[in-house]
Amino acid sequence: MKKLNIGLVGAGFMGKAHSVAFSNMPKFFWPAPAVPVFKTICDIEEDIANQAKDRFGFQKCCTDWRDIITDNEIDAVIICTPNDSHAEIAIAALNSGKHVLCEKPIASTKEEAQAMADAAEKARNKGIISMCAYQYRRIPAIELAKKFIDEGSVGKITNVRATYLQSWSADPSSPLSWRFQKNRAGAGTLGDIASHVIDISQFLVGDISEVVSTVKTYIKERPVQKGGVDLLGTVKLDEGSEKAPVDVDDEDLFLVKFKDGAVGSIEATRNAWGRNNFITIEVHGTEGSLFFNYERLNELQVCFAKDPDDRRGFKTIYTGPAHFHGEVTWNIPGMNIGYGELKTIEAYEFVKAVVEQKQPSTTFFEGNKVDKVCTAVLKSSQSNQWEMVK
Ligand code: SOE
Repeated sequence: MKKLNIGLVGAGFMGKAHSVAFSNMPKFFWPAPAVPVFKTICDIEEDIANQAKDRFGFQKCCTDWRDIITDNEIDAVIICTPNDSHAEIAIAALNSGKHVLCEKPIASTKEEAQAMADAAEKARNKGIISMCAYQYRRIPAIELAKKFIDEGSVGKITNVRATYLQSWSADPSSPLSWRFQKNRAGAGTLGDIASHVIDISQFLVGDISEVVSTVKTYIKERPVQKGGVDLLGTVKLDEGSEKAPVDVDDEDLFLVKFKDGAVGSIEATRNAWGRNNFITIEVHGTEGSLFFNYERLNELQVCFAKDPDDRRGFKTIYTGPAHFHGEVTWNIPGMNIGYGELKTIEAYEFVKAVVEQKQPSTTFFEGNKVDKVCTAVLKSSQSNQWEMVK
């Protein structure tokens, strides 16, 4: 059985997600393309690194990611750090011949995003795989939507409406982590979550060519979180805590034009009480419509123009064993998958790509394409006019 030696950098929420995914991967996908071996986990905080080693089952831990890059035994690096360190770690890993799976958004500046895409292209010629973790395009219902679109069942796409609404930072006393700091994150809601629905929209409908946007920051300061992993709003800091300014976007609203002629709208916020992981996408075509809502993860709604007038309306397809990787996740209809299985599918796609030497979706090139849309959104919010995605 082939083995793939893994080094993981960043032991917070995403470190946990990838550890669970890679250890579960062979349990679902058997025979696995290769069995992951958990070599080293890195976190800049020693105590967190130590605990993560035991908790996630790594052989070693370290506090400097360079120890992973210089370890000749490690084949692949998973990057789960704040956005401002993605480029340095990813480029060093690719240059040292390691495969890379990097969390989204690809980077914190457009220059870094481009440098990562260039490094990945160079490494690709030497058989090195890179992947940007836009896992929601791999939701079975989204894959099914793609199938309907590609086979022409909904005709020519005319309109797309997408949202990503969460609530975890709606309370002003939820802490100011790196996600609210421009120098660490690059952008706020835009890079963090709007990027996911940009990716899904481009996956389903093709490249976005122009945008016009409004971007707002309503909660202008938050209590500072000192150390520890990002708690994503689960802890509220009290009144007396030191506060610091939020210098990234809270709310993004933008209209988009696709290269192929469709138009659409995208909305994102992390401050919408009652909306928890409300990723929705509605696609209208000349022959029908499709609707997906993450809060109903195992469903796709479809409506076809050809149905008789008295039968036409959205109908629900429940995804299961007959759909994308459904035969290996839970092969009884209605068992359903969740976030953990989605990350497991992503881990499988990555390991398979490494073993088969075929670039997976989403490559750094595609990650950079999402970044270019985000750059145009921020530019338009300043210029108050349509901006091209360059
Ligand atoms: C926080 O908004 C977050 O963890 C994002 O960073 C992830 O990309 C998203 O999948 C879940 O929410």
